[in-house]
Amino acid sequence: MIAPLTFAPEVRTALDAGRPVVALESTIITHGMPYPQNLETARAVEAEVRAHGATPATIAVMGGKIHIGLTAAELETLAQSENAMKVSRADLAVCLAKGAVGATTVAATMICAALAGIAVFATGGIGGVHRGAEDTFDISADLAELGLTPVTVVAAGAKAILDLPKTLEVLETNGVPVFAYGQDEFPAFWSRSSGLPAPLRADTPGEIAAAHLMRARLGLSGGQLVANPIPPEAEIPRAEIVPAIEAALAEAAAQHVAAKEVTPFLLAKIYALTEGRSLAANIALVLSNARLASAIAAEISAAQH
Ligand code: PSU
Ligand code: MN
Repeated sequence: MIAPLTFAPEVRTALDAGRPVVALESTIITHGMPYPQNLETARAVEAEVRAHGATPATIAVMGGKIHIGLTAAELETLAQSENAMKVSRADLAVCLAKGAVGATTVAATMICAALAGIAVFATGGIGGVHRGAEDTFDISADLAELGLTPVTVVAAGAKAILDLPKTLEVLETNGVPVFAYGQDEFPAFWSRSSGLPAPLRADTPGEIAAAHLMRARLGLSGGQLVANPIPPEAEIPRAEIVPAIEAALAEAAAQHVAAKEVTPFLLAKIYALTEGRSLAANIALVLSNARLASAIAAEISAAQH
C-alpha cells in the first residue's frame, strides 16, 4: 500500500534531482488569515522560496489525494473556500477517505512532507499549549508531531495567545530540539523577545542542516523546531499586542470556544482588534521564515549530493 500523493511537476522534478524543496502548510491559508491576504501571502511565500533557490510545495488535501505543490487555480480555490476541513494528524485519513477538501496544520503538513521526502517546512507560528491547559487540556497536536516526524520546521516561535513556558516544556518532553535563530531568547511571534531563554541557539543554516542529518543517522524519530525572530522592522510593541491578546482570550472564554476552533478564533479576533497590523507582521515573518527554510533546505541537499 502506498500513500495517495500527487506531486506538482516542478516539485517532482526538484525532488528527483535532489534539489532543495520547502514544504508550506495550508491551514494558515484557510483558517489563519482572511481572504484575500491569505492568497496574496501564499503566493508571495512561494515566490520568496523560489527567489532563494528552492522549490515551494504547498500541501493540501483534495479529491482523495495529498497534493504536494498546488496549481495557481488550486491555491485560489483553497483560499476562497469557506468549508475546507482543518486537518491535523487525527483528521488526515478521514479527509482523504471522504474525498473532502482539507487544509493541513503544522502536524499534518509534517506528515505529508515526510511521506513526500521533503525535509524542511516553513510556516508562521506553531500550535502549542494553550493558556489554561491545566483545565482544558488544550495542547496542539503539533507538539507531539514534532516528536514523531523527521521534518525541520521554521516558525517565528509561538504566539503569546499560548502558554510559552509550558509549550517549551512539552517540546522538551517530546525530545524536540528547539533553536532560536541568531539570538539566545525564544522569540514570541509578533515580538523578538519572550523573556524565556531558548533551549538551543543556531546562527547558520548549515548547523541546523547538520543537526537534521545527524538525527537521521542516529535513527531518532521527530523533527526540529527553528524559532526565527520576526524581522525588527515588522515587530509589534508589546503594549499594542498584549491588550488585543487579552481581549481575544476573554471573548473565547465567554463564548466557550473549544477544540479546533480556538486557534482560528483567537487569530481572527486579534487581526480585527489591531486593525490588520498584526496581519502585516504575520506576513513579514512568514516571508522571513521562507528565506531561512530555503537556506536550510539548500544546505541539506548540498550535504546529500
Ligand atoms: N498559529 C498561528 N497561525 C496559524 C496556526 C497557528 O500563529 O495559522 C495554525 C497552524 O496550522 C497550526 C494550527 O498548525 O493553527 C494549530 O492549531 P491547533 O492549535 O488547533 O492545533
Ligand atoms: Mn487545540
